[in-house]
Amino acid sequence: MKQRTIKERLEFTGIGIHSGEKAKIVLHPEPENTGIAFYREGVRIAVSPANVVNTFHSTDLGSEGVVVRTVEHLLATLHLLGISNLTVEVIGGSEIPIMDGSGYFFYRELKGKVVKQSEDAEVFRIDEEVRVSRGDSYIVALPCSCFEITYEGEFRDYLGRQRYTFKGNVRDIVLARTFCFDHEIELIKKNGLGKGGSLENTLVIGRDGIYNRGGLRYQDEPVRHKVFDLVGDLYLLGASVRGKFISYKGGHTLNYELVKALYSRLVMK
Ligand code: P76
Ligand code: ZN
Repeated sequence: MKQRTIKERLEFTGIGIHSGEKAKIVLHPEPENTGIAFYREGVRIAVSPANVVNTFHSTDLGSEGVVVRTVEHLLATLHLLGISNLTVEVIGGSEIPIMDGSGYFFYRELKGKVVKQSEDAEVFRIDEEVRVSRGDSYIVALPCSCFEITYEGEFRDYLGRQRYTFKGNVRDIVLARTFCFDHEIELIKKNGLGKGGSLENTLVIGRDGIYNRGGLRYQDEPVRHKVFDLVGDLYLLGASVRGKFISYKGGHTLNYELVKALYSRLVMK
């Protein structure tokens, strides 16, 4: 597979789900071997496990005291499109716009603008089983020439236990929105998070159903979104990933534990 960038610059504007701030992002094409990076207030923040500064309810990157929040949905979309070289300039706020809570807007605008470059793309291959866990949750990574992710979650009440396997079809996950449970909102807000959260960008789940008019986009939308989050967090490795992943109740913190474990093996080799 060849490296890829975009044909021309592309802009998105919107509010951040956690900060509630409005920001504009400008995606700039880059030459071969540049990699993916964010650029804010004069600081370049490379997409790398070394630059992760927070994994509580989002994945945030930072360098030299400058932070870009909630990078996971944009990274997931770039990963799915195989875009290897691109700079995301962040203007006005510090957070990537949440848009409709999924990767839909990013994917829709980007997909016709992807261009192949001359050099081969790097691929991150799992060469041996790696497992991380935290309480009763775990993620296992297994060698495979495929890119496959299974997520299983236990959601109380209305949704119950859900399991979903992603086998590479972008359309199966790119529309899945971020979500939260109604009983969590108070605590999330107490933590100063979710200030931009609304029914416009989040699937809000209650005991007896969904608050959003229009209901679910997929009957198992929450687990599909969890897969989408892991696709984004895996792109912190700096290359398209090949392997089979099984996540049981994982989230950004455990995803990041896995990424660090995989990355350290790469450095050792
Ligand atoms: N999201 C994670 C994620 O997708 N990471 O990539 C997550 O933990 N969130 C995002 C949504 C936040 C909570 C934390 C949120 C969203 C909406 C509201 C509150 C918090 C609200 C509301 C509201 C309800 C009723 C009427 C009006 C507004 C997870 C999924 O991995
Ligand atoms: Zn998410």
